[in-house]
Amino acid sequence: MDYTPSIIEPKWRKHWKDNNVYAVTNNADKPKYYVLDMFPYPSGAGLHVGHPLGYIASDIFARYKRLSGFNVLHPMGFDAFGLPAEQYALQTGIHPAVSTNQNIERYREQLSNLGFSFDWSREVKTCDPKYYKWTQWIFTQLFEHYYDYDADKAVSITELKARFLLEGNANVNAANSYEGDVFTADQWNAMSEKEQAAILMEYRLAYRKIGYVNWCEELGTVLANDQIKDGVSERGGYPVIKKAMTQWYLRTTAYAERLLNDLDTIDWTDALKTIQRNWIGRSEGATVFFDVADSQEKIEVFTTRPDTIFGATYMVLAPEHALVEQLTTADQRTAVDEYLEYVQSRSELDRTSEVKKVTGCFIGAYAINPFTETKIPIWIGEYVLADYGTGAIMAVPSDDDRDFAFATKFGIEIIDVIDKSDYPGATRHDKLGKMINSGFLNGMEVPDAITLMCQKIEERGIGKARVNYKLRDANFSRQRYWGEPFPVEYNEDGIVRVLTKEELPLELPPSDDFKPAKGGQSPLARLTDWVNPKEGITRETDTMPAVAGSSWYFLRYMDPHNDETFASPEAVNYWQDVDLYVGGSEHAVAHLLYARFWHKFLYDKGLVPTNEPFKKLINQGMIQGVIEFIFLDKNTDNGYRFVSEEIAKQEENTNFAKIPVHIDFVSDYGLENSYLSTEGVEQFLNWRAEYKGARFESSSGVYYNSEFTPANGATEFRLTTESEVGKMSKSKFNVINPDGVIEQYGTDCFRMYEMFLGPIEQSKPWDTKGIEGVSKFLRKFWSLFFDKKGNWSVSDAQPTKAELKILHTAIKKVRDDIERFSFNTCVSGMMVAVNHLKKEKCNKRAILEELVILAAPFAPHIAEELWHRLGHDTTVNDATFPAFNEKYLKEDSITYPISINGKKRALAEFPSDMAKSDIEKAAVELEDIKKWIEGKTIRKVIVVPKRMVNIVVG
Ligand code: ANZ
Repeated sequence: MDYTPSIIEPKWRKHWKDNNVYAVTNNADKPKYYVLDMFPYPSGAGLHVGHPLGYIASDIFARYKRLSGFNVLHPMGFDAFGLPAEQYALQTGIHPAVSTNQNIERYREQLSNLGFSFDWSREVKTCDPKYYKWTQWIFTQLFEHYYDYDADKAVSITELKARFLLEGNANVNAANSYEGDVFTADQWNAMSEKEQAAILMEYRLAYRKIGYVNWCEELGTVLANDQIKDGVSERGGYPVIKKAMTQWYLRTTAYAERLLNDLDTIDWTDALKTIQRNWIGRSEGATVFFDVADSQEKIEVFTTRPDTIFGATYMVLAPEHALVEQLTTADQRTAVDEYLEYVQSRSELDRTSEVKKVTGCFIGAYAINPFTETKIPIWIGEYVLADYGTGAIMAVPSDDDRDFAFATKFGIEIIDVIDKSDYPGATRHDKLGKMINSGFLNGMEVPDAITLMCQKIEERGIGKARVNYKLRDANFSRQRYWGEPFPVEYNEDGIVRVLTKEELPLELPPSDDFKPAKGGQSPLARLTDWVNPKEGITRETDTMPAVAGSSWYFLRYMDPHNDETFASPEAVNYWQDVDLYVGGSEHAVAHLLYARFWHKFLYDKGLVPTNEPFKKLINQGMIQGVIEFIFLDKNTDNGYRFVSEEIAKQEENTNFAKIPVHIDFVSDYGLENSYLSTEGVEQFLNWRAEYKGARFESSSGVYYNSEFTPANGATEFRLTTESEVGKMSKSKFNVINPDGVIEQYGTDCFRMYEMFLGPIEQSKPWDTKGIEGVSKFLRKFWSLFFDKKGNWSVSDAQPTKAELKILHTAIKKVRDDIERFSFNTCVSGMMVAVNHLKKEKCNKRAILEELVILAAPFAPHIAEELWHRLGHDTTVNDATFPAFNEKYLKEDSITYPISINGKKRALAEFPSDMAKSDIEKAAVELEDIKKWIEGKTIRKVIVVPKRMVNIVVG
C-alpha cells in the first residue's frame, strides 16, 4: 500500500477528536508539564507558514513529554479583543464579535489541520464574557490593593485606610503618586469622603489620573503612537496634539525591582532578559534641590552623576514642569508660549530619539548651583521628559552629550570637571577620570567622587540617593469599543466603586456604531442608557487594552470553566506555572512584562503558588519569504524589455528596474535556480496587464508575443529570476499558505519540513524545494513496513546487532536533541536511521515499533497509522518513548584481519575490550594461523587496536 497522507491524516484527526485523545485532567498521578504557545490574535488573513513554526515546535515537545510519562497541559485559545476587528467594523459595518468569531473558526480549523495535540476543551477567548469576568475581577483586586515596600508586596487598601486613620501617612512606605502634603490621622479624619478617595487613588495598584492622549481634531479621534508620523496623523496628515484625559493606569512601577531581580530566576535567553532589563531601566543616582534666585522656589533634579555638579552651568525643566508657568519672566513669556505650542505637537519618541535636533527656550529665571554658588540660567527643552526622574535636570555640558549639544547651540558656558587623559578612548559618558575644577572633589577618581558627593548632599539636606526606573505605570485605558469594559461605577462626586464578584461580568453592550464619540471618547459614550444605568451613577466608557486579557490567560487554561473563581486553588496548585512558553520576540516587552506583573500580584495575594509565570521561554525565529524579481530595461523606447538575471548582470551599464513577480508564477521558487517558464510569463502578463506585449530575453532564447525563439540549443524557455530573502507579506507577493502545502504533501511532511528548515530560534527563508526531501523520507519510512509488492510485511524475528545499533543511535540523538530544542537535527537523525535500516532491509517489529514512537511527536499521523497496523488498539500517544541503551552502541567484538609478514591470512573476532597483550597471544594460537607459522620463529606481533594484527616471522 502506498503512503497516502490525504487518506490517513484526516482519518486520524477525526479519531483523535472523537475519542478526546488530547483531553487532559487536572489530577493525575503523573508529574505535570505545561507547554504553552502565545495565543494568536485571529486576524482576517488566516495563518501563513510563518505562524505555525513555534506551534509545531511546542507540539513536538508536548507530545514528547507525554510519551515520557508526563501529564501535559497543552492548550490553545484566542486573544480576541483588539483594534483590527474594530477598524474592520468601521469600514464594513460588520460587528467585531461577528468577524472575530468567523476568524476564530477559520484559525481553529487551520490549527486542527496541523495535527496539534491541543486540548480544545480548554479553549479560551478573551472576548467571551465568561472569560473577561475574571479579567475584570483581577482588575478590581488591583484597585483594592496598594504596594507596601516594607512588606514588599501588595496589601489590601483596607489596611492602608486603617493606618491613615490611626497615624496619617508619614510612616507609610508605599508605591504612590501622591503629591500633596504629609497628613496626620486628625487631618485624614477631617477630610471629606471625596478628598479621602482622591488620596487613596494615588496609592492603588489600578488608579485613575490625568494622562495625555494623541488627539487629532480633524479626524476627531485619539491616535496610537504608530499612527503618527512627524507630528501629524499618518492618515490625512492632520495636526496631532497631546490632549489631557483622565484614564486608568496600572502601577507597574511598584513591582520594578522584583520584575528586574526575578529575571535571574528564570530560564529565558540573555537577549530577552536584556530587553526587559533595559525596559525597566534601573538607574542609581541622587535627587538634588537647586534654589531659584530671587524666589522661594526650589527645583529638584534627578542625576546619575552627582560628581559632575561643579560643571552644571544651566538647568533644564521639562516643558510640562509645574514651575514653568510661575518662573517664566515677562520678557520671555512670548518666546516660552511659542515653544510650548511647538512641543505639544511632538511625540515622546520624537523628543527622545532625535538627539541632534536640539531645541529649547530660556525662561528668564536663574537657579543657584549649590556647590559653585553661581547663578545659572533655567531653560525648558523637549529632551527633558516630564515623567522621568523629577522632570528637571542639572545640565552638565562637559559630560553629557545632549547637554553638550544644547550648550553649544545656545552658547552656554561649558566647564570641564573630569580629566580623562588617563583613560584614552573613554567617552563623555563613561564614569572614568579624575575630578578637576570641582573644589573638594579635585584629584578624586569618578566613582569615589560620586560616593562622596552623595554623602555631602545628604549632609547638607539638599537631596538624597535615589533609584529611578525608566519603566512607567501602564496606561490601561483605550477610547475604543472592542475591549473589556471597566468594572467600575462613578457616583456624582466621581468616587469610584468597583463591582463585586457577583455583579461581574459587566458585559460589553451591543452597538453598531464604532466611530469615536465626541471629544475623542470611546464609542460606548454614545450609549447613554448604558452609561447612566441609575440616577447619579455613571459607567466608565473607556475599555481595557488588548494586553489585559493576555496577562493571565495561561492561568485560565488550568481551570477554564470555573464560574466561582478565575481558577481553583487545586488546579493552580497542580499546574503551578508554565514549564515551556514558545512565542515571538515581538512580545518581549509589553505582554511578558504585564503577565509577570499580574502574576506577581496574584502571588502576593496567595492565589498562585509561583512568583514567575513562565519558567522557560523560547522565541521562535521568523519564516521569511523569498522575493522573486525580473529585470526591466528602462532604456528602451520601443516597448518593454525584460531580461533574465544573467543578462542583467552582463549588461552592467544598462539601467534596469527590478520588478517583483508573484511567487505563484515562478518555477522552482527559492533561493537558487528559480525561473519563469513561458507559462509563468503568461501568468505574469495577466497579472500586470500594463506589460502586455513585452519581450522576455534569457540565455535560453526570447519569448515574445506568445512565441519562443530558442537560443543555444535550448528546448524550453527559462527566464531566471533574482531571489532575495525578505519578510513574508502580501505586499511582497510571496506569502505561502500552509493549506496549499498540506494539500500537496500532507501535514506530517509540513510539520517535519518546518522543523528541518533550521534551528528554531533562527529566522530562515521558506524554500519549497527542500520539502521534497522530507516527503521522500516519509515514504521511505513507510516502505520499511511493506514488501516490494506493497503488502504489509513486518517480522517478529530477533533484531541484529547492527539494527539495534542504528535504532539506539537514533534514540540517543532524538532524545538529546529534543531536550535541547534542536528539532532540525532530530529530523536528520531519523533520516539517517531510516536510510541505514533500509540498507539492512530491516522489517523487524522490535526495531520499527520503537522507530514509530520516536517519530510520533514530529509526524503524529503516519505514526498513529503504523502503530495501529502494528496491532495496537490504543493511541500511539499513550506509548512510552523509547529508552536509550548504551550497550547497543558499543561494539562487543571487533573483527581483526590477521596477517603474516604483511599478507592477510585469516579473520578473527576478539572482544572489543581485550588487552593488546592478550590479542598478541590469541592471534598466534588461531588454528588458521598456526599452519602458516609452524616451524618458523615469531619475531614480533604487531597489534593495531581495533584495526589489524601482523605477525612477523623469520
Ligand atoms: C547630570 C549628568 C551629568 C547626567 C552627566 C548625566 C551625565 P539614566 O541613566 O537614563 O537614568 N535626566 C534626568 N531626568 C531626566 C529627564 N526627565 N529627561 C531627560 N533626561 C533626564 O539618565 C539619568 C540622567 O539623565 C541624569 O543624570 C540626567 O542627566 C538626565 F555627565 O545629570 B544627568
